[in-house]
Amino acid sequence: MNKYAFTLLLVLFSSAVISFSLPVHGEDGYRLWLRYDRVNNPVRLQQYRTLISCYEMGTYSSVLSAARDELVSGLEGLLGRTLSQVYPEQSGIGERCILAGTPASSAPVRYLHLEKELAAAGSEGYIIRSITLKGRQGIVITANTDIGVLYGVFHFLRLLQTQQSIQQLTIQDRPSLSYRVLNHWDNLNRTVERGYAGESIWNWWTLPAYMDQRYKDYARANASIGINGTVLNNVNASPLMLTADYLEKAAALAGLFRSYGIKVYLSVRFSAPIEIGGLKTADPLDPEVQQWWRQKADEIYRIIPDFGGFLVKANSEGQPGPQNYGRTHADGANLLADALAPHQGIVIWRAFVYSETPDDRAKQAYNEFKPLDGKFKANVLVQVKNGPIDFQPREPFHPLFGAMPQTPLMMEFQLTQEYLGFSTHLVYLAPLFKECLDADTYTKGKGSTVAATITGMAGVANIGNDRNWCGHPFAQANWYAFGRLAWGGSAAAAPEAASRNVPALSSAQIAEEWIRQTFTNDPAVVDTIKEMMLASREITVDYMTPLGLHHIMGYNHHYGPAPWYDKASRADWNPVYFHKADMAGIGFDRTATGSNALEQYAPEARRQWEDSTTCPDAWLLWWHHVSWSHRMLSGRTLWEELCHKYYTGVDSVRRMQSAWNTLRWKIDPERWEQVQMLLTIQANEAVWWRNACLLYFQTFSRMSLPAGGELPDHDLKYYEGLHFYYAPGTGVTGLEKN
Ligand code: BDP
Repeated sequence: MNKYAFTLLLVLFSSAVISFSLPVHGEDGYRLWLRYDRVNNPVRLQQYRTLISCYEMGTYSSVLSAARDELVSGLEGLLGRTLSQVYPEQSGIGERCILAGTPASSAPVRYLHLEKELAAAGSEGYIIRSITLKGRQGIVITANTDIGVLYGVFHFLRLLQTQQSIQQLTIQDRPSLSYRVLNHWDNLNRTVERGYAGESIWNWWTLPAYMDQRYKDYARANASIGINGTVLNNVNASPLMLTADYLEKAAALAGLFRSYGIKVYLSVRFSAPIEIGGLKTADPLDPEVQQWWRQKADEIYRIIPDFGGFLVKANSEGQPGPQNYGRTHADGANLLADALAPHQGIVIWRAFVYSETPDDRAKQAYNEFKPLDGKFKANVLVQVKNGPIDFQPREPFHPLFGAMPQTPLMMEFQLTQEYLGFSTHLVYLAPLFKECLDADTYTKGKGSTVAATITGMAGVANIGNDRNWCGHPFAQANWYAFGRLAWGGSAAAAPEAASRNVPALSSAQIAEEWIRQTFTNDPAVVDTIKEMMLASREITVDYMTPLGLHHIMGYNHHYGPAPWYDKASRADWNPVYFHKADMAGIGFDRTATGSNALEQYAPEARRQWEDSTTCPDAWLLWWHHVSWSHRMLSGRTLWEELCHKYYTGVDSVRRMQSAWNTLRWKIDPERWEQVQMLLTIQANEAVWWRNACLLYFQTFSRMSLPAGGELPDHDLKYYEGLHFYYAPGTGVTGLEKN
């Protein structure tokens, strides 16, 4: 072989080696916010390496093992070197060691005598401190419980991932809410109701024998943000979930999640005693029915000793419930509560109910549930959606918050973007969540925020089996924000919150944490992305449902605009029901001259909305039917303002595109390109929303579109004629009419 041929072979061989050694998956989003790549800031890296050289832990439970694994893999990744394990001495620590454990599991932690600080940490909080013990420096991560230690470990790793100083640490934190729970709307056939990120993460078919790596990474991700519960199946529940086969599958997941402090809950179908129990009735007052549920609960707890409890959607959208037997929601909830009580389980009973009555749909949950306050057993929580209609881009807070002082309430937010562009639109939801949590209900005087009225928070999950979990790389931020807000989104929440020594998290802080961990710590990039994220929710409101408009999405699949739609079998499933546009004007009169939904709020809360001349523009059409030439607070007429909002919405998405384009070489190519493509879809759909809505509303206003503005590229007929086969999330066959 001559020299050239040899060189050529060598080149070919080495490039083959290089290409084979490239990771199969680059930055594909799988690692979420737990990437643990080596710290790229030399000053910080130096500090971390100086302060951390070993770790030590006492005895291990499965939770502490999870904490150790996370600590070691996290630190080794971030520091770019291996750590030695030091075995704790009775009253000392290794030099520059991370000492992690509870007083019960670690002798040196006991020796530190942090009793006073730990008293304030409760059962899930933790302490992280720089310490000097017998002349040796170290950092202690401790808690009263093993799960507190795991949460502390994740907090500590977050400090490094976001490149904060770890000198002189004196951190003490605990969650402000007790229940921080994801709700999966996942069906047993792996479709996901309102899921836009592939199939269900739960492969029911191969469970329990096959435990996908994803289940563990899911648990890690949840624990890293403090989520402590998961409802595995859809609220429109299959009775099969409660059969022995499926319970065994749920038990396998519960076994894994236990090490991460996550309890498993199940959605149950109220008529299950009939469907799988062979009974003739599901009447809550029937002794046989009561016995059936007691036995079912016993059976569950035999295989899942720490089972969380049941989530129930009853007498809502066709689901069976106690009212089928002339009983109340309290009768239904108490039936299940009695079955679970001996095992310390809870019932989460949903307040999302409305029936086909001429009454305003926004009023119905309050009317049904308010009179039941005080009638629920102690282990029942009522779960209330953030707004009185249904996860719209903007709604006022639900009037039940603060209205049921004797009943613990759960907040239900939706992370999956059913009404917010699915997983194709970049919409950071923390500002939507915060707007609700921080709203003043005035139910106990000024400062009675929604956050202060709740005991827990549920998030309808946006997770599927897509490689990047949530479909859109930025949709991960909504999962992250949900956990962080449930943990510490409001200083005013729950009495325990008083002992947190960290201020309530803002949307901006959460975004920044997430960006630094998920993308980069480069300050210029962080700022650009943060600005996009913080603006994105308002931008979406502008191009979808500005000025208090709501529920004008396509029928059933809820994709895209269909304000004209009026063919649904029920009035309150039609967009025309919600906007009530006519020649005189537009909007839903919910004041005393209309449905008077306003009456369900405290007088001080009402005051901000009740007068159409002072009602903030953002809420106007939610509360009032006003003329097309109504003078807005902005000074424009209603029609001008509506046009202005839709046009601004489109322009703002284009600005997000330009901002993202500036990051071309600052973000890994894979995710940069994905987001770039998704933003193009979003921009096109914003145009579609603007054109379709304005052309339709114009048929009533008969006013012209803004002079000099972009003209619609199609006529109204075209938009009305669009049809979407197989829109995700509905489980439809594709043949249904939209
Ligand atoms: C609506 C969804 C529907 C859910 C329902 C619910 O369109 O798929 O079943 O909420 O929360 O937003 O029960």
